[in-house]
Amino acid sequence: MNAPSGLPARVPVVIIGGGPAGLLLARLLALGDVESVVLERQSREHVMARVRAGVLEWGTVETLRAARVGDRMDREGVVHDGVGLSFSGRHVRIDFKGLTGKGVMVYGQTQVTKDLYVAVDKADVTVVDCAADVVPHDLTGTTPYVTFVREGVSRRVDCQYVAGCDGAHGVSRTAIPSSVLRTYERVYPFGWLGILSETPPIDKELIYAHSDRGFALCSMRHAMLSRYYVQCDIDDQVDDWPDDRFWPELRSRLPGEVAGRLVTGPSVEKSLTPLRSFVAEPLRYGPLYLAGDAGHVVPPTGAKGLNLAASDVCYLAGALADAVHGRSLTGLDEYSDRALARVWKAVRFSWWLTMLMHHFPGSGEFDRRIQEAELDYLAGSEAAQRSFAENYTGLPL
Ligand code: RFL
Ligand code: PHB
Repeated sequence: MNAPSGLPARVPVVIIGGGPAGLLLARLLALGDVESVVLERQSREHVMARVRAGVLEWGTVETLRAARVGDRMDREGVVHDGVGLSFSGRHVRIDFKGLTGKGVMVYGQTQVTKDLYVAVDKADVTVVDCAADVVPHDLTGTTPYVTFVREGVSRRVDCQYVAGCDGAHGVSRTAIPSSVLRTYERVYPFGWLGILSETPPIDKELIYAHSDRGFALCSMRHAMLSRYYVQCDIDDQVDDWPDDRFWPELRSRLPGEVAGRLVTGPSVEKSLTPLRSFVAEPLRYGPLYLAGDAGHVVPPTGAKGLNLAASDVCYLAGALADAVHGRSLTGLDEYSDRALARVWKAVRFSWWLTMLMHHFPGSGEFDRRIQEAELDYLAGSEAAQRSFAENYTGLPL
């Protein structure tokens, strides 16, 4: 539903944010017989139109299957057993399957979100869209509740627990007093300009490209939909990047034999992403639990954001079900430490790959040679490739 006509007065869990973290949590809770209400600030059309992640770790694939939202992913997603790295005119393949026994699934976040909406609707979860001024209350007392405004009318839902799944710019994290919350941040001095085009992908696997002109990424959604990114200046606007600037720039950042295969066409979507790493600790304040981008943000270089949202939710759903059904509070007590241990490793990997692949303004010859030496080491060392493959395909849940 998307209107609050049948809004329950009380549920065990109120979920703030109807992105992938919030919807997956609602779905897993429903499967565990725990009722929830999802409060989403945007319209459903807006949420479903956002183009974001494209790569699912194997643990995320299994979590989506366990949530019984994996059928279309298994039909339409494409398993990739490796990835390409290009630098200094060379192209090197990292063989995920050979090195770790698993691959990744290329299936867009937009599709994951659609599948989750279908599932939560079927499970009769109340999802309120266009919910303005969402505020959690009484987080230090015994009667937590959440208020919001829809179509000018103020509403209230009482609960035992609040899940803050409202992304990097949500309200949940700001409800934690600064005396409790520690934050860690690294802002990178560039952005990514991304486009979608209805053209065949340049390769059957993703290519991460290091070049003197900056980073580029060749990704895809399916056989006739390509996703490409180029590193751009931090102050650039989408209008600075008409297609006739984008395509030659992308081509110039790829080795000649790879660039020769590039098929260009009009872009059908174009967006800019600033890059940063951010972690908030702890992920719990009283009955409030943060999951996904609400608690941590990674640069897209390592393809980890959506996957971390899924692993947080996997831990949190089980812990909330145990608590609500009176089985145990241990999962909730351990949630923040358990999730953060995994988060920090993905933050490290995303930071490392960002530092390795991008051109940093003001950096000199020495920095470039260090990057090239590390890439050459990666190209020649099975140990280095195994470490890359292990992190990219996903550390254990
Ligand atoms: P989301 O997706 O931001 O959803 C949060 C939801 O909360 C709503 N909201 C509120 N609702 C109520 N009240 C409020 N006050 C609210 N404030 C916000 C928002 O409208 C929204 O619907 O966070 P979530 O669910 O934690 O999911 C996180 C992922 O979306 C994110 O980490 C990924 O998209 C990151 N990411 C990638 N992750 C990967 O795993 N693999 C990738 O290949 C990958 N590529 C990417 C990416 C992110 C990108 N951008 C645009 C940042 C590529 C890009 C370009
Ligand atoms: C994407 O396809 O959008 C994508 C893939 C890999 C990344 C980031 C984004 O590291």
